[in-house]
Amino acid sequence: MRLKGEALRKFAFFVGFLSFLCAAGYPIKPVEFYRVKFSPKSLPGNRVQVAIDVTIPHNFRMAEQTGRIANFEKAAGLKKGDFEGRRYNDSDVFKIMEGAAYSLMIKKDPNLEAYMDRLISVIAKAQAPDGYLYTARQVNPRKLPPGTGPRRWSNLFTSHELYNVGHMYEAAVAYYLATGKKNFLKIALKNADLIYRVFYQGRRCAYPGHQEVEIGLVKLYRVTGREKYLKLADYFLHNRGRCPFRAMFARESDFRVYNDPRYMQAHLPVERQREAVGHAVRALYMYSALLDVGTITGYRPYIETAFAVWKDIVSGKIYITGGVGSLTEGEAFGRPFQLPNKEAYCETCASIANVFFNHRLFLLTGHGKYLDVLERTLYNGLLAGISLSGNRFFYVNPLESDGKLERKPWYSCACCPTNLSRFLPTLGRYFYATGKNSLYITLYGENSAQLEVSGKRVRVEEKTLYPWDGRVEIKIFPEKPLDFSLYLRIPGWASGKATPSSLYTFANPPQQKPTVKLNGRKIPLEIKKGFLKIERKWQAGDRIELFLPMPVLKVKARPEVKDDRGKIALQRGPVVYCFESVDNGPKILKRKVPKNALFVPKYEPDLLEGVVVLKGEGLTAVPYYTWANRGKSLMKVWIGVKERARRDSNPQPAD
Ligand code: FUB
Ligand code: ZN
Repeated sequence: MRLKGEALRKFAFFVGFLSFLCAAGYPIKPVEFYRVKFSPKSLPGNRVQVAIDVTIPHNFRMAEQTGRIANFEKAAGLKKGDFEGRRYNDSDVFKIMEGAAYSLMIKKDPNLEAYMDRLISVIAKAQAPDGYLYTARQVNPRKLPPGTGPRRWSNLFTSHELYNVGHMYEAAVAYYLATGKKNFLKIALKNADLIYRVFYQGRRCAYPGHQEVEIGLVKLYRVTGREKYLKLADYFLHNRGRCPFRAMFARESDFRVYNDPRYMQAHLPVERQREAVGHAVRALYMYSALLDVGTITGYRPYIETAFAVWKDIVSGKIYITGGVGSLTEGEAFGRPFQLPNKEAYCETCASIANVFFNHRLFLLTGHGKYLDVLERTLYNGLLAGISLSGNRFFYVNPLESDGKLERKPWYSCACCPTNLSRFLPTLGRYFYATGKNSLYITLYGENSAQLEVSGKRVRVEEKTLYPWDGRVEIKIFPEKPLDFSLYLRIPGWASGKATPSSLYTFANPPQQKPTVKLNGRKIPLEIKKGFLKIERKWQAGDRIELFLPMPVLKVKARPEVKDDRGKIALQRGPVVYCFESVDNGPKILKRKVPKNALFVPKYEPDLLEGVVVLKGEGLTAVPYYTWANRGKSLMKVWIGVKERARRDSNPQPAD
């Protein structure tokens, strides 16, 4: 019997619900981030700490100063005045709250918890009796901010009514998991029940203009086990590209101006989409949701779409920094190879969403190529979005600058600062994962982690200076000797592959191969799907020594990338470098290097909180993510190569 269309979806749902009861979903599960304690000196450890100590309190302060919190107080009748700011400002508050909940999972903080509870009680008062929550309408329905429809959900194209609550669901689930309290979750469920009644039960042919609610609904489903939230997420995905686009607009005049369904990935039913198009954050949230719903329900067409758009992105729509969404217009993906450097948009939120997407692809497939994209995005395009101090942010992340750009403490559209404050505390989630009788070590960074493999406790101790040094020592401490497979990630860059496509290649691939020792004895390096599998009965104190040679790699782009022609970029380990005028003088944008230019790494403990810089040809390159931390500076990632090589140059050393 072959099931088609609706029947296939219904069947998939039935199986999906059964599989939920058997705790299925992604076959590989991430280890909870709070189980991974980074050394405070390590790069990930430093970023987590800064997020907790600086970014989250800073963002709450900014939300107070800009009226975002007052909007809830006004909607609750606790304060007088008009709605302030943009229609999606509620989402900023929810994202900061989500980050705060994660920070409570890492470190108890009674003051922060009390602050959260007070805020939650205001949100509860702001919520309409039927569950509706959208302060942009509730503060004064006769004075609506631009983009808001005259009636509830009447202008979904741009109202963000569903986007905002998606962020609330995520925050509420996080707070429930952090504290066991249901105060926030109750608000979220009351709202989700209303949306379910209106859209799913009401068979309203519509979907959110900005995807996000789908991810939030899946989280509500996971935490409550209530199938209706999963059904609603699936319903929204299903409607996109099927319901008339006109229904997304309250006004005919807006429809005529903005009639471009590709902007919000509504040009085709999602199952038929094969190219990454339109607004990058919307797209990547949707691809992530397709994987969530597709893996839980087993509905394969959603997963096929996710694979196809991933291939499209890595083949021609991603920067060497991992940044995506190259166009300012529409904050959107461009055509294949349309990757301008100075005009690159690369919104910080798009990098965060790209990490979400690639992480899910790894959890589904166990393939390291997704972690290669994740790692490149994390250490470059994403971390560039936040200052080393933790309270200044970039919204866009170009690969070249004429010196006018500077990180700002806040933006009127504050999606990026608030996304960072909910993302960074969870960094530990990307370092380990477990599967059936297996442990995956997915990223490296000095830490100590308490995990469970096959229901048994295992402690892992990792010593390393990664990403500055390629030596990693890992000790395994199972409570009792335990049989399992340990999958050790061998990054693509260490095997000479710049990207899992031909978009970028290394002009000088590493000469030396990675090595792995187990209890002092070298073991053969058989890499499958980006991992070395070590199967044994693990004993307390078993020691793995991984050595990933870290030569300075010269990256070339495919010739179709116009802006990178005749240029190279420098990469060492997962870190991409750039040249700033603060180190190299005001003529840096014009400088070129000989083809066989030699750059050598040098650790600078007092520069930019301790980084490896690259020196050569009278130039200094610093990690891209650290740029613009010493005032305004001209900057470029790609440097021109002089046609003729210098005659007297030395060959590049292996490391
Ligand atoms: O629209 C909400 C957020 O603001 C989007 O995710 C960002 O791209 C920015 O447009
Ligand atoms: Zn953003």
